[in-house]
Amino acid sequence: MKTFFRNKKKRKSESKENKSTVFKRANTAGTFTESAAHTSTSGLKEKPQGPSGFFERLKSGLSKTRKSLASGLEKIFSTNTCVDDEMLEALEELLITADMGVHTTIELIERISKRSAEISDADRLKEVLREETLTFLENAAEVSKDINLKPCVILVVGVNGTGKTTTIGKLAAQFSKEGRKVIVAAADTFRAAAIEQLAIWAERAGAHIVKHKENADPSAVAFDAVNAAIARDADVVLIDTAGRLHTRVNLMEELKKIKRTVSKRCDGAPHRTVLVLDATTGQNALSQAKLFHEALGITDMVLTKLDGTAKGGIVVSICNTLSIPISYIGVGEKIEDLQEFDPKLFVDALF
Ligand SMILES: Nc1nc2c(ncn2[C@@H]2O[C@H](COP(=O)(O)OP(=O)(O)O)[C@@H](O)[C@H]2O)c(=O)[nH]1
Ligand SMILES: [Mg+2]
Repeated sequence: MKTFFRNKKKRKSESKENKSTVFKRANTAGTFTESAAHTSTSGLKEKPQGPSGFFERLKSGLSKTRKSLASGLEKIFSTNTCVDDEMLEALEELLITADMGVHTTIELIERISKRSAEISDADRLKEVLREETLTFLENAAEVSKDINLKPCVILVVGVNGTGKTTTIGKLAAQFSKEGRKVIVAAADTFRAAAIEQLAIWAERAGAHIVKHKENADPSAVAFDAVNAAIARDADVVLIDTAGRLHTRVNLMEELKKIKRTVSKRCDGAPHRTVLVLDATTGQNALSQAKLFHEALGITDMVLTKLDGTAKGGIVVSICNTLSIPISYIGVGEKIEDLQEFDPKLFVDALF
């Protein structure tokens, strides 16, 4: 975990470099060209064009929230002419409706209140909101993606249906396109269909799969995958896991056992423990994150389904409440629908 969580200052200074290293190679190779324009070094004006673009999908996914925020802000200013208690109360309600959560909303309101002198209309309020929201997101976006360890073992966890297997497929495809040798481990042995689903993704992604029979010991599958990675000189191991009820102790115990088992075969493994969260589940995603982090020590998170009915505020809420970085966001079911989390772009889609 230490490898991925260096001190904040160091991470900040390195973040730009990171963006140009491993994860960016796919972009420069032309495969994910859109995301190259999305990295935080690009200005807000450099939005990619085209309705099928990643930004457009994110934007259309968040369009409901964006529209309700915009009309809400207009409405607030049509009835209030300055930032006063009444206006802040109305704003508070608006932010909570956008899934920002109570804690984050209160913090945002405090910051706005401090800057009240510079706010005279809805546009200016929107700008201040954008700026303050961005600081929350940027604090959480500094994830070190140093996967130069070989093999880099990535354990993927989360409740059922959040998008773990899909995300693994998408990640495997990105790594493969960068020229990395990828092994996926079918450690969700709960259902035969789960193993089959991962096998299909592995084939699409050009990755190898290590699988056992249904109901096999997930730790044994993970161990074999790491073993295979060492033997075949693979670069990355992505371990898919089951996600039945996170409130049941045995799932966490099972995941802890996987961690212990892989660490016996490979020093420091798993090098990353990635939590996949479904953004459409709102504040529930936040409580899932807390539980998983407590049990397993999450290094970074992927938020999926931001192309759907998700209200974007949950992302702000998660960034502000937990000091766990968001590494990627999912904006669709296709192999290319996974992109690095870019705070500037996200704020752009939200407000
Ligand atoms: N719209 C959308 N659907 C997604 C996304 N990620 C995953 N899904 C869908 O969510 C469902 C559950 O995904 P799956 O990977 O099987 O979840 P798992 O149980 O966590 O492994 C599938 O129908 C996926 O196609 C996303 O970013 N956007
Ligand atoms: Mg799955």
